[in-house]
Amino acid sequence: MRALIIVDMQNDFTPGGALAVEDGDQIIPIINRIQDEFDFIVATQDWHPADHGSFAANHSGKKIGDFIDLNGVQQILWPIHCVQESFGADFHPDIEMGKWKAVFQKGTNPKVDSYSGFFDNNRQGDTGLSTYLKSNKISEIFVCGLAADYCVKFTVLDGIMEGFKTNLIKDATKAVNLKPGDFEASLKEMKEAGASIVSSNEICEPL
Ligand code: VGL
Ligand code: ZN
Repeated sequence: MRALIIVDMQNDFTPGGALAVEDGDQIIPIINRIQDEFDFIVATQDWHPADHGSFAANHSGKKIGDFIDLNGVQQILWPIHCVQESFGADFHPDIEMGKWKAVFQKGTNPKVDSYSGFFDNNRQGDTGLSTYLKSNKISEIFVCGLAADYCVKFTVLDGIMEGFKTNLIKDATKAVNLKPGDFEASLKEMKEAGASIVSSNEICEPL
């Protein structure tokens, strides 16, 4: 069976949000169309405590974009985003949620960031997503959402490592692009790791 994984379609990652991905809202109609083609849909939600170690504001003398060592893992520092229970952490009002079977929250441990929907960046914390998919006989995953060069990419890479046949829907994701070319570099990395890069029109009728 196949599953759709919708990554972090939250207010803070869409225009007007604290960590807005340019045109991040433009993939919403595409994702909603794709959802019609899936019987098994799950989502991830970036869900940080206010004292999270990935926030530049929690490290005196550091600014957004600086790199630090966070408990042994290299960490880029972000603006305060997706704080638990805040508006920014809510899902975008236009994303359809009616068919979602479950939401997997990540980034809840202040000591480590979590880009992948499966594991924390130190690979110790486990959201339970892999076990959940496997216990529901899912063998193939299709990943979309935000952001292509962080949470989507690491969800794809972990999906492959967990043994799923893994597809990235390339027009249903957008990148932060801290550096120009980060989107293309991420596509290449996912492809080389074994992901299939597919387009939404291979899954559903174009809009
Ligand atoms: C993300 C940076 C920090 C993402 C989450 O969803 O791609 N990026 N937290
Ligand atoms: Zn985050």
